[in-house]
Amino acid sequence: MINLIIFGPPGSGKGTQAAKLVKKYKLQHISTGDLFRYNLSNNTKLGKEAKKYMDKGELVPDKVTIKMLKDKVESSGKVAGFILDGFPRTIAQSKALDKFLKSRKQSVSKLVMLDVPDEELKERLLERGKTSGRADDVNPKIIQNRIDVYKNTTYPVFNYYFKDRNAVKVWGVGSLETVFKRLCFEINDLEVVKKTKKLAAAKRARAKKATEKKSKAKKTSTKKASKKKAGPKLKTAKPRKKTSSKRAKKK
Ligand code: B4P
Repeated sequence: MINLIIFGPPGSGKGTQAAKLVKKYKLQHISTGDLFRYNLSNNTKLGKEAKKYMDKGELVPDKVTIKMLKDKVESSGKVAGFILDGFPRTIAQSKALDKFLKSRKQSVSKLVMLDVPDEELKERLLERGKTSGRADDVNPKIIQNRIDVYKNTTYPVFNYYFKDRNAVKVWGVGSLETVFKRLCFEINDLEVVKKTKKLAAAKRARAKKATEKKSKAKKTSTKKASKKKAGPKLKTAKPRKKTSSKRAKKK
């Protein structure tokens, strides 16, 4: 089971990169931001509660967020693992996540953090705000508040996982593909990913061998069948012996 956390400040590209990572590693994507926005657009009780905080650039209370995350994991069925995008964002959320995973005999495989300077974050979010319709992306003051909340409350989560050598920073500036390659380099280094890759390669090799064996068997049976269809081989007549010249002379 692979449990990855994609971490970083608002606008660092967590959602963008998580969408690419789930395809490559065949994992289930859970974005707490997306879950809140889904509830918001459906006008649920949870959505109404979350809106009060999101619009101001504040974090939604831990109790609500942790419950929502657990419910989502539990209803996900059989999957190869998860990419948690935007969760955990507080130490309390990190502790709750570890406890929850432990109860499922699992743990966090790695936290990868996208490192992006503040100025770039502000530019990206304001740019997204022009089209996203997200209230938290249009006002520079709210964007600044989100960055401050990240620094004061969320960044300590990096150190929490770094203690166990379970967290790395990746430079998040560059093209989407370049940042993606940097993330993959870190993720491919995980033992669990190496093992999964090895198993998949062995499975492919077995399947290839089986196909080759099948096509060989098919070729032999077609050969036999065409021989049968052609009927028995006619015996070729032996060439007549030539009368030897000596015997002919005697006569
Ligand atoms: P999130 O939905 O997690 O969103 P985000 O931090 O704003 O964005 P993300 O980092 O995913 O950026 P993206 O890829 O979109 O959170 C929203 C709010 O929900 C929070 O403020 C909070 O209120 C609440 N919330 C969520 N989780 C919570 C939790 N656990 N606890 C409490 N509250 C919680 O990228 C941003 C922009 O940059 C995009 O326009 C993208 O196109 C662009 N971009 C990405 N990569 C780029 C690159 N390499 N170069 C140039 N542009 C790039």
